[in-house]
Amino acid sequence: MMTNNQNLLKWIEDMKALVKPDQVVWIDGSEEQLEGLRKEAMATGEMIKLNEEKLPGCYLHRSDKNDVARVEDRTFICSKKEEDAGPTNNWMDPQKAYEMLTPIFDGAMKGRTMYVIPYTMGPAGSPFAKVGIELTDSIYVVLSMNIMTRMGKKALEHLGDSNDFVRGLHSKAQLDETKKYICHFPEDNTIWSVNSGYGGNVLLGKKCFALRIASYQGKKEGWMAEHMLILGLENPQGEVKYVAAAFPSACGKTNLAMLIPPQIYKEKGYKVWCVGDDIAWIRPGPDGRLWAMNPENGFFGVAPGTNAKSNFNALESTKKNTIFTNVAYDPKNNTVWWEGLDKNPPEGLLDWQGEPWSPESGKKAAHPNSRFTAPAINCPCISPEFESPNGVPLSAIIFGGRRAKTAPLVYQSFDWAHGVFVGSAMASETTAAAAGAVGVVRRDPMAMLPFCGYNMGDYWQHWLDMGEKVGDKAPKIFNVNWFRLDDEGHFIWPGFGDNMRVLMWILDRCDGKADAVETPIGYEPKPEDINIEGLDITVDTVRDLLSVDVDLWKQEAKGIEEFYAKFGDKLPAALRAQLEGLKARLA
Ligand code: GTP
Ligand code: SPV
Ligand code: MN
Repeated sequence: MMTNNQNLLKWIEDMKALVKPDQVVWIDGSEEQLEGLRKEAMATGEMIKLNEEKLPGCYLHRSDKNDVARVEDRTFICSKKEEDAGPTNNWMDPQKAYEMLTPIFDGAMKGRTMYVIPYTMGPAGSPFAKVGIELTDSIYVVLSMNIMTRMGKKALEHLGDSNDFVRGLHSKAQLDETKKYICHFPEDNTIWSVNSGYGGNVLLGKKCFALRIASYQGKKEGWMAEHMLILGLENPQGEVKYVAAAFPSACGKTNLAMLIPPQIYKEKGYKVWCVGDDIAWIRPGPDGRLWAMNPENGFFGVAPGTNAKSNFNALESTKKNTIFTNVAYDPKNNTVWWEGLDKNPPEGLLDWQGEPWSPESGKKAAHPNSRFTAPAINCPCISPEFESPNGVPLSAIIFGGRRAKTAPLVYQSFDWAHGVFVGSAMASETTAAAAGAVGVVRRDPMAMLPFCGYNMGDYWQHWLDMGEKVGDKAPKIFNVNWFRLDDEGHFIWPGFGDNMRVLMWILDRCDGKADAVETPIGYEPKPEDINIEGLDITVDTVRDLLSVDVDLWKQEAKGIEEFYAKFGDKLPAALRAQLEGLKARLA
């Protein structure tokens, strides 16, 4: 026992009585304890230790073949009133949910160890850090939480005697898909997750706490929890401006967060610093601006497509002390591989399920949602502000999605309220990050569709209120789309590091240094104001990427209207007015 906190001890006793573990182990975060757990996971086959020379401290983990992504249809917001979960969440009455889950958890840890993981989201000691306790029967979870959060004694010290901690209960149970549930009780500060062993479902500090529970807390307490990367862009004079960007899952946050500037900028002395790649907690600072803090301590990044050219910094981050999940395994070298790492899959590769694989099989060697769990401090461009207890001040907020058509490369909202409208109307093609069909366009407001812990209509109102609060100190709001396709289905925009060229226009706009053209959907750059020096595309291609097809946008407005209809009275009047404004400008 590492604490005298009676609230905590009482809750743990209650949970222990429910899941009935053989023993309880408190995680103190010491290297000695972690090393013991790694050895145990190796002995049971839960993890494979990789080549110590090539990938020191790295492990491979395979999750169950039917348990490889978030499961949105089994994820619930259990608020007392259904209306408080809203039309975009699955809802269950909290009482009923506890009753349904109790028999599933009953005795689920018999014959197993229950690990007690105290952790903070945000650096311990920061006034904005919050404490979570996760109870789990998975060593993979313990070792992953060690990378993704600040875990151990320090978290308990931060908590002291307070009752203000998120109560997370996780059991793999039998990995029974028919009894898999990820339930959130925002009014109880509680998360119950059962019958899964996959990242987003079980690393409860991440989406469950830092977005679903935290978004609800933020609404009550006057701050925001967002599915956003945070990056700093340093100019040759050494000034750093910060932007946060919300893109849906597997739509480019990790890549943008740590991009390497194109040669033309690098040689002038521009640098990009990564503060975070997935989650931002945002609040007004003493200067009246919005400040963003990354509550995480590592990256749970998509492996496929990551290579030295597309994302050098992410690849570097995975070279030590990293856990790989569901990537392919090269038994000869005891290393890992995934599609897009290089063009030459090693011979004798085993696929993500551990079966022999060859390129002729027509199957993927790594699962499309295979991931790495890497410590943020490994990242060569990790920001000096990464541990800053107050975060960084935001100059711009960027929304974006994966759209083959319709959305242009970049545009700026007319003002904050219009920016909230743009975010609320975001749509994107679905990806392998969640179970279900891939490539289907769906509305994903602020990239928060699967992660907002309360009624999305109230959430939009909260966005509008936050803008009112900071007034003219609010960050400017933009929208980007790196994913427009040509008629042959190829990406038109080079993307990745070259996205910096778009960031430069965005920051110039924030500084009042760049012109814009007014279109029905917002302000756009003049095509010649996107720097294409060193690229093999022409200004005409940029013009094409920026084109606004009025007919497609009329359809888009119709789609937004249909989506908005779901919210009834909860739709803020200001957003209804924004939609009418868009329709009028398109007419
Ligand atoms: P989550 O971790 O699920 O939240 O995803 P993410 O938003 O961090 O996405 P990530 O950066 O991992 O990118 C997902 C996929 O999109 C990868 O396969 C990338 O290679 C690809 N991608 C990222 N940026 C670009 C880009 O600018 N252009 C193109 N064409 N693909 C990109
Ligand atoms: C996402 O899907 O947005 C992720 C991965 O970042 S998970 O943690 O599974 O949610
Ligand atoms: Mn994410």
